[in-house]
Amino acid sequence: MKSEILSLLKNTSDYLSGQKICDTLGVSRTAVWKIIKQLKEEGYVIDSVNNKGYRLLSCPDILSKEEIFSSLELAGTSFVRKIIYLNEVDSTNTRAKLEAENGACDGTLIVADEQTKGKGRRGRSFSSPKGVGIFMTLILKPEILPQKASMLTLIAGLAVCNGIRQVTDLDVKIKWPNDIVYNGKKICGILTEMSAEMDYVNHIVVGIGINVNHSDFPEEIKDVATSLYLETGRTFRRSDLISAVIKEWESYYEIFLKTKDLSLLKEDYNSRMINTNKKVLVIRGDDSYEAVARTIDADGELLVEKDGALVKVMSGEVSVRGVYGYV
Ligand code: BT5
Repeated sequence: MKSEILSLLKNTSDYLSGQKICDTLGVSRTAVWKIIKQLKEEGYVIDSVNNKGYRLLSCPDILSKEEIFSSLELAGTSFVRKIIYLNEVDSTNTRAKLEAENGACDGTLIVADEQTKGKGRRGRSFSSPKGVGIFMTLILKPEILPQKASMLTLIAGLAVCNGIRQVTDLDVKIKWPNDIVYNGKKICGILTEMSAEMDYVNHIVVGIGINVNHSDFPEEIKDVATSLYLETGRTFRRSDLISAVIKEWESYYEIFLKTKDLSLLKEDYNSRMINTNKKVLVIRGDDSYEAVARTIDADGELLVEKDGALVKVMSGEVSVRGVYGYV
């Protein structure tokens, strides 16, 4: 009920009468009054005028199930079928895998205000302080072969890149395969994990961490990390970014499911990729070699030019000259 009232208020620029809310949602005046009171206590600024009704003047940057649902609705996406919101969690990916094992449906979104054990790839950690970032994971159950799962990281990259550009106007880029960068620093990381049989996917979880309103970072990542606030001097409402990213995700994912590869998306991806035509260092275990990155192919592999020949890089570590201090 709260998210429906919030949606109605967000959708109306003028005053909305209490009676109209009651008629639209089939609830009593007292119920509406109680929810408006709760919303005000949470920090929403709502003007109440006798005989006119309620008008939403401003929304705080809080995350709640209702706030996220109403923002998704306003953005015009119905991709998310269920939201699990947590003030604190070890990792939204870990929680998502648990929920998926216990039967959570395709399209479930887990969002947390803080992660105490945010995960990166290969056992690395992702700094996830309270109240300033986006830490969210989508549970998906697509009918694809397990070897295609890593493509979802690239689709999430496209969605985040576009979502951030729309909300902030920053010309962010994708660093293949799983980062979004600006000014040589990382603004977002993506972690895709899967539970699968040999030829069957049980579920895939796609975790996205975005640095939104951080004013600083721990010493060890100060040189490689940045936030939307640090780059623009403005703060952003996280629910606006979440809904912009999910809306973009919905359309890219639909295109992906048509071909179950990136053939229809690779051009889009290539135009947003920071690696293109840059000198890169490809790291494979203890080995590494220098090459020039070109484009991704329909399987999401990075094609690099090495000694005049094109070599496919399937996954892993690729440092790009000029990014994260690599010179
Ligand atoms: C990643 O790994 O960048 C994947 C990060 C995924 C985070 C999301 S948050 C929601 C969901 N739940 C999770 O538990 N995880 C996902 P990787 O490419 O391995 O990069 C990790 C490296 O990035 C670290 O070793 C640091 O150098 C750096 N780093 C850590 N925290 C960062 C931050 N907040 N911003 C920028 N860089 C960071």
